[in-house]
Amino acid sequence: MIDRPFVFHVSAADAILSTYDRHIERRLSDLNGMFADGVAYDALRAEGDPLLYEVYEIQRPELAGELLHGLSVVHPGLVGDEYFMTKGHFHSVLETAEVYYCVKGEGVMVMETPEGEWAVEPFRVGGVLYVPPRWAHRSVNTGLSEDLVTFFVYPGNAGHDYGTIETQGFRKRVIHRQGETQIVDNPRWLAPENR
Ligand code: PAN
Ligand code: ZN
Repeated sequence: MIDRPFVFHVSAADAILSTYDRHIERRLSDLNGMFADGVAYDALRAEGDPLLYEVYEIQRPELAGELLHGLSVVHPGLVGDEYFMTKGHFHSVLETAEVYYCVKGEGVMVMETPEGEWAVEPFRVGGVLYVPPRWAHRSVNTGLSEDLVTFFVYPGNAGHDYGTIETQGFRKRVIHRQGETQIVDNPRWLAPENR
């Protein structure tokens, strides 16, 4: 752990950090049950277990005064008509925000609050997205031939709560239909009062 100020570089061309401590890989099997089209999921799994996204993290203590940061790379592809995406999560400490800076590619962030309010905002190169406290978030790569690369920063004590999203998903799904990107309802999603 470096306890002096430090500098590193984000290479947009290679979608990589000049230094990092941890490299996480998430494959299709890690998102079992998260895509709407189970038949398309099984067909893709029968061919292998494609890499959906990777995260490069710089290690910092998980303390409120720290800022965790790193690079997220979502690869291009579809499961049926649904774009490759991250699992998505609430922060365990709900009142913690996050900033994302889009380095490469194009996509959207799907977000929602515990009360069921939702938002879908674009990622474009150079764009900064502010995810306020309380909003669950999932990155979706809508560029079918290019990685979506974002740099993220969030409080060290935030933690990750994947449970709600694993159970019923986000309120909205992002799909590729008739040559365009569409935002559609997720039929499995339950309003908070019905859970
Ligand atoms: C990001 C995400 C990263 C991977 O660092 O963790 O993009 O997404 P999942 O954690 O949903 O698999 C972040 O939002 N951290 O809080
Ligand atoms: Zn987060």
